[in-house]
Amino acid sequence: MSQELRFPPGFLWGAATAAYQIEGAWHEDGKGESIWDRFAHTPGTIADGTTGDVACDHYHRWEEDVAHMVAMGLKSYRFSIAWPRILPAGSGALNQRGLDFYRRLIEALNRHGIIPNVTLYHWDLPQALQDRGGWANRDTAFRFAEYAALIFRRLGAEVPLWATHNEPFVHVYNGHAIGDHAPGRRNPWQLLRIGHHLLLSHGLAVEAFRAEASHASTLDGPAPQIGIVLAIWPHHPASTRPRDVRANRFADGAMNRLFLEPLFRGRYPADVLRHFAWRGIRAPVRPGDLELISAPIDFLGLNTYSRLINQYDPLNLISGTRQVPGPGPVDAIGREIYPPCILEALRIARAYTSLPLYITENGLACHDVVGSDGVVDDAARIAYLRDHIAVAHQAIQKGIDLRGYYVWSLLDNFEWSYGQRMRFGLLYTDFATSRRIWKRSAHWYREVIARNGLLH
Ligand code: IFM
Repeated sequence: MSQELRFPPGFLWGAATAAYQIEGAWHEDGKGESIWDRFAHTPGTIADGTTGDVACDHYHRWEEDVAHMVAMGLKSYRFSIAWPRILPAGSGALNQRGLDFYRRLIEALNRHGIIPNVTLYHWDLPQALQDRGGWANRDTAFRFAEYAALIFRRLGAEVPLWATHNEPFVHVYNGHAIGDHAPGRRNPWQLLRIGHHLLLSHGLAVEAFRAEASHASTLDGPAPQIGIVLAIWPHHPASTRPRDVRANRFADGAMNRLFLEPLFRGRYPADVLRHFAWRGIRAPVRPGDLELISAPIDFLGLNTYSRLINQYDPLNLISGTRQVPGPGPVDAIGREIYPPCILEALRIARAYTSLPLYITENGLACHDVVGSDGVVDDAARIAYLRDHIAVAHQAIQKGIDLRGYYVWSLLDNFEWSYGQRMRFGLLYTDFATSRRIWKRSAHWYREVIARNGLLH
């Protein structure tokens, strides 16, 4: 028998996107080049040879996209600002047309009662800063703080939820160690250096946010809040063998604790630092850095899709670990479908903080197709969302302060090194024409939002 699972009043039902993945208009209206423009333009980097040059053409179609959000009843929309659209050279002269684009979008969302949840950095560093060393250069953290301060000054009061970074773990590892993301570096020896500078930039941006808030005139609504969005995935050992258990502890440490611990306890996890130090990898921490990094924030966003199962691997000289498939079915990217990841990820976060939590991303990659009747029947996505939302409900019942849930993604977009091959959207994007088509999951999600819950 099905059960009605109702969420608390005011629960934020949302959908998420990121600038490079949807905007297109890569060199329009004064926008500077980003590391993702440079990377995707490099032959051989993207599986299907596509780029984000046009992506979903959201830069030109944002009004239509807001209309879709309104029709779906979204309570909140999470998106990111492209730093090089605002500061084409990374610092210095402001590009007013770039700022105006986001101002118009934010105004439209507010007009329709859709809460903007805005991330300052979703991996698209201005190429000009990469040319000066990118995140390996400590100075980039200070340039980020300047960019953040400018945004807070111009748009701060219009946005209730600000996040400094999206998934620094992924940016560190994929962008700088594995090299399948921009800027395409394969230098694991810089892992902690990159991670530390990202975290430092977070701390500096939070400081800028507080300074700006203290000057801001009294607002009508509640004061804007600031947080960060982390990729928090639960880790499980492949067996009870001590080597697998140790490998698993390290994998959890490198992905989750390496970010949670400095943010909430003002120190790096000693076991992870020791592991890296044996391999000559060190974080360039200076006095005062960890105090900045651990300055109080207002909420934590968690992106979680699945779990990871870890096995000892002596051939992996850096991590000593490899991931093995789980027993469950997988999505198009190969992620195991494992709904308890929601509760497990929330518990990992709650061990560090009692702040309000948001699931800022969760969703399923499929090879969706438009049927001959024009319908996109993504039953697998509906099942995935239903099961994960049901676990989110359980988490709230267990006393976890979960305030919102965002589907990744509002619409099919440019899925990084996979290009346009992996579809995560509630809306189907026809990349040839940029036409959007509501998938069945979009209709289904509209009903979930309307009843503030689901029948399960
Ligand atoms: O598309 C990405 C997003 O940019 C960051 N989190 C995971 C999503 C799906 O892989």
